[in-house]
Amino acid sequence: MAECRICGGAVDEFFDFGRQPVSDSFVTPETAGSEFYFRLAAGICTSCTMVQLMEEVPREQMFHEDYPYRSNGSAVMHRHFEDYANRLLATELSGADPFIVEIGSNDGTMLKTIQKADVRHLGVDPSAQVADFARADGVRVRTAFFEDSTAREIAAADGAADVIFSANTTSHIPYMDSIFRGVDALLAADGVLVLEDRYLGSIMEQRAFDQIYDEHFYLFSVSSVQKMAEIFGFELVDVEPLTVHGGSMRYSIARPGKRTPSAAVTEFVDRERTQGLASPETYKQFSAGVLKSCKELTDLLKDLHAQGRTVVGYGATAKSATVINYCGIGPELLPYICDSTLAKQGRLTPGMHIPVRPSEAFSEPYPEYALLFAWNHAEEIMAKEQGFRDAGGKWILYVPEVHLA
Ligand code: DWN
Ligand code: SAH
Ligand code: ZN
Repeated sequence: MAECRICGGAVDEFFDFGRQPVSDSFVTPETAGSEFYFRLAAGICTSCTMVQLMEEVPREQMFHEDYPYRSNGSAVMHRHFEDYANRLLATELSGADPFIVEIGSNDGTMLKTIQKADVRHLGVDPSAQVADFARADGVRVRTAFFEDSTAREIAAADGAADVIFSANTTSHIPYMDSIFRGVDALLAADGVLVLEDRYLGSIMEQRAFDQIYDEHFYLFSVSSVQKMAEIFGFELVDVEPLTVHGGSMRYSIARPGKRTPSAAVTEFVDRERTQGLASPETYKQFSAGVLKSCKELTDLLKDLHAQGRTVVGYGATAKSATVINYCGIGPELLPYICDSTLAKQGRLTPGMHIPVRPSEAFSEPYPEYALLFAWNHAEEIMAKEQGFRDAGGKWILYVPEVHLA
């Protein structure tokens, strides 16, 4: 029985995907086979209910000079971060000489709006290539892993932060004890730590099993974040459900007693109890659903291949590594995947080595089917690719179950 990284409790494993490659290691034909592999399995803590991976991948294997993901790859995410930055400017950052730090600032998509407003800010991100894109937009970035020591250095140089913000990043960091010690050293007395991440409640509801991969060490729920905050000396004071990334949650965390917790916190804790987010039965059903979806998806792809149909992938997402490798989908079933990310184009996907081609390859004459790995951006993508559907093309989706759209 593994030990919970948050509270030390016993972690019950509920699904084992077996030996999997690091999800964002898009290799070249020359480096194919050099991917780092690990045992991808998820469990739930029987004490604090935190869902977490059973094995930690060394952080340098995931986040480094060559890390390809860019926040600005989606117009919806661009607007999402711009809107929230403007909200912070009108509230938490409206005092005299405010200061915000972003953990996981990536290409500066969120901090750009803060920088334009001439407000003191600092991004922290270890992935040098994406950090350079942020700097090119005038965003101040420190290329480093945020942890206790980094936070203390920032506090000494820049003073206390009124806001520490992090989107889709703290769930990537197993060492949350060091993160919270860092937050304690850096956050102003009445400051706020805002985390937003994919929401476990939505993942379970949609059976989005591909959200389980190396970078997602934790899958947060309101209950598990409330307990995590308490364990590390803070208090969850507000939660806000978000539609992005297939369903996310925004958590506001403050020092104990500094802010009155909103009714939404208890409302979601109660809702999660009713949903059974901590019950073993939920994870048994989830696991059965994963096996069903994977069988149905591979059967469909094999049938279409046998009929001589043309099928390609759309969106070489990190999460697609779990689907492609666990279902054993190779280039014979999926000759290539289109993707708008320059750093992924011309590369091969981790493990099964499916070629990634520019979005422009997805054009007349269209394939008959497109497997949408970026299902969390379905609305934006399907609108953009209306021509595919007008030409009679059919989307293949596997969340919440395998179906054509
Ligand atoms: O949590 C994470 C999220 C924020 O981003 C990180 N661990 C890594 C990454 O996960 P992901 O790769 O699954 O994220 P997305 O945003 O689902 O990736 C979308 C992919 O699809 C990107 O490679 C860009 C591509 N794309 C495209 O080709 N055309 C996206 C859109 C919107 C498009 O129109
Ligand atoms: N916040 C962006 C990017 C999320 S991808 C968004 O929501 O679109 C996760 C990011 O976290 C990557 O850019 C990665 O380099 C960064 N990251 C991972 N561990 C980190 C750490 N300990 N401190 C700061 N950034 C980290
Ligand atoms: Zn625990």
